Amino acid sequence: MSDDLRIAVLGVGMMGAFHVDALSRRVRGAKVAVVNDFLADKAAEVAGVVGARAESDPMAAINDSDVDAVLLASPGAAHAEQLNACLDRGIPVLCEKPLTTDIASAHAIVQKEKALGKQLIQVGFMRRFDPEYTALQKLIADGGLGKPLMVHCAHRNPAVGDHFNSEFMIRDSVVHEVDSARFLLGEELTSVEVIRGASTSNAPHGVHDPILVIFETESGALVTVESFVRTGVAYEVRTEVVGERGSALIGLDQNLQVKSTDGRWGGAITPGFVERFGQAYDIELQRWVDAAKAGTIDGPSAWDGYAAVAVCEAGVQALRSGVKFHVHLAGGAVAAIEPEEPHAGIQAPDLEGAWP
Ligand code: ISE
Repeated sequence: MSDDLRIAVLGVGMMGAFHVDALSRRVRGAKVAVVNDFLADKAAEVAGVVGARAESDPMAAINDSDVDAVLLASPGAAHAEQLNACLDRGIPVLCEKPLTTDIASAHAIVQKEKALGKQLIQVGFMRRFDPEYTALQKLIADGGLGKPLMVHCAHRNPAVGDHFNSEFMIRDSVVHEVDSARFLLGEELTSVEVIRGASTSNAPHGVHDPILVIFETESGALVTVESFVRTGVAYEVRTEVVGERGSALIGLDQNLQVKSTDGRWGGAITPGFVERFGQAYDIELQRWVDAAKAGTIDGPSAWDGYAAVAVCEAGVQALRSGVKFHVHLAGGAVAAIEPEEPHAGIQAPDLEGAWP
């Protein structure tokens, strides 16, 4: 008898279909048992390829007695209800970001899991499994850079659809930098500012692209993020950490470098995140499957998902208002986000009496 973890995959758009393929062909000890999507034809097509059952009702997929664990790649707006159902059944779930779409529901999920006394939710921040990120995290944790002072992140996508406005850039792209910074530095982000400059003419009217996002951490370190989703070039994700005793850089994309007879030098560009983080996704899935079988998680937790939701919500408020927003995550209460106190601005010096 097989002891494969029988998984229901909910949502088989690009990411979900990618995971179904990985779980079926590359991950050991796992089997996709049920596939659900709001597009029934899509679910049937993906299920057919891997010999799974297509199910039109997401709740029926979660509650199927032949399902041991769930992978949520469904739209974020569906996550709260689906995570609740997984917790009610007490089964492990790997949830693609966002955990949920608002702070209160994310907090409620964290509390509900806590009350069960068992970690069942892992969040799909795949960068934590990328060899470059894990090496950088270890270097920092081992004190190799001394005290970290600044993190500089560039997150560039070659192209996105018109729905990808500046708020979406924060919730969908910058969210990875939020989690990466928390992972690398091992501390919470406490404030966020968003600076809008000139936009690319590739952006729809009114959309600010690129934007510069600046976070502060509990220890006072600064994290700068350039988010630019319409570069027209390649998928580029770079992170540099500057510490008291040195700096370290990852994401240079320096794979195969070729010098050719036509006098050119260089390598191939990375077209998208699946190519850049393919290995990380596979490691993430394997570790999740192994952990789920052992009744635990091995990666970012519900709390990590919740912290990211809260910081990104503060980021969206900062973008809308042009004001710095603070984030308070500590304690059992729902995270508070609040604008920086208005200040009086720059005061002209009082020159009276300065000259004889
Ligand atoms: C996408 O949803 C991802 O998760 C990618 O990692 C990110 O680079 C991209 O900007 C997002 O839209």
